[in-house]
Amino acid sequence: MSYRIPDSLIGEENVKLAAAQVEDYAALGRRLERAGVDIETITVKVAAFAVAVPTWGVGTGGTRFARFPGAGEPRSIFDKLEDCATIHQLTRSTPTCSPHFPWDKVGDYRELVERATALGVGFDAVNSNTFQDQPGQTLSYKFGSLAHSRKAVRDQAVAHNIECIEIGEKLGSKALTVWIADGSNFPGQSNLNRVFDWYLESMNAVYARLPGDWRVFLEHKLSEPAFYSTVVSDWGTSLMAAQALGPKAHCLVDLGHHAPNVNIEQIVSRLIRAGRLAGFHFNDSKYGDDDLDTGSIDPFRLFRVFNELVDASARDAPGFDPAYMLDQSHNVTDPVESLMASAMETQRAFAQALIVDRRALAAAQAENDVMLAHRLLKAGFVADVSPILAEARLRGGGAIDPIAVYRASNYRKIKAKERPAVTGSISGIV
Ligand code: LRH
Ligand code: MN
Repeated sequence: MSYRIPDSLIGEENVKLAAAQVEDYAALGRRLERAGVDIETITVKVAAFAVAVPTWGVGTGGTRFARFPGAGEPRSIFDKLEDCATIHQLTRSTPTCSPHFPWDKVGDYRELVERATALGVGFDAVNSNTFQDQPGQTLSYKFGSLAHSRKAVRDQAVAHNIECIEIGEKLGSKALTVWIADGSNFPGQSNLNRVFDWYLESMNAVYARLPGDWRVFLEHKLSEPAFYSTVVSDWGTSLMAAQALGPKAHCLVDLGHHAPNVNIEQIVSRLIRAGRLAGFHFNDSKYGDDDLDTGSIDPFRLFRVFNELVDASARDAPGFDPAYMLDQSHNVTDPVESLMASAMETQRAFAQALIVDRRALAAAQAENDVMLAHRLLKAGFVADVSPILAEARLRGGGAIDPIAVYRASNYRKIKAKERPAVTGSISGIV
């Protein structure tokens, strides 16, 4: 039987922090009450907040230069599920994981579902992969996949996406995420209009195979691995495709997939307005698609995104049903610690956005009282909502301090013994 952190250890560690938690929660409650905010309302909403863990994120990531695998690397989707379950056991905010195929392929998906259920995690959107050639693959994706100039290659990519839908149905998923690397490195290498025609032709074939209650998430990205043009490069192209495909097609926002300084929260606002916001791949970045830990570089940006999400749910925006997922690469930290910290930072941005006085903000905006409006919004961001996040975890049976419990458990050392080192990464990115 593989090791699982005993719930008793969570209890023991929580006892050490319980008195301070009670005091801090009460103090924040009094402070929020003075601002007309009921802390309990926020805590209940935060406790219901969930973000999915990327299965490809629990193994150590790397760059094209190098990858430095850590101890106890997951060897298969079964090991990945254990790590995903541990993240949820301590944070109580990640009940699902988002698998990637063929990286997470197995022979028996019923066995996989049984194992996941036993571990207390479910499956969110499935991700297809036509940005790498697999051993034994007939036709290469070197020059593209769903938008390749050759019909046979497009058909091969369509078939893979349909296979991912079929696997997802066995796992209980309700969405397919399609990110393609298709693009060009030289002006003239491809016809910028025709490649979009081919992309739509292929996606129509994928769309036609979506079960009635499924959605397809189109993920745009400015560049990399293509460095002159990318077929689905921005939210406008993604929205054009979603509207051309049909009501099940939505636009997924990966925070790292935009040019530096792009106003991502405004893109989110527009996609919500169009009723086509699929959801997110949360991460952080300073330069390109750095896939750094969510909230680690620009937590104010993350807060501004959640401000648009809370505003949308406050005004009951039609079709507003975003899926929240992390998408990160952990090159120098323990992936489990990074994913726990990142899940908590998404909850933090959500809680901060919930305490913004939206009525006063709307009034100040209407009056063009710029400074008051800005400070009313900023008041949410500067509030330390840590006691609310801890309270939500505590009430859910989790840890007041997940990383402290994780370290006290020696989980990584124990997994290093259980999981003999594997050569090469099984998350397949590097
Ligand atoms: C592309 C991306 C996509 C995944 C991949 C692992 O950059 O964000 O979402 O398929 O990373
Ligand atoms: Mn992504």
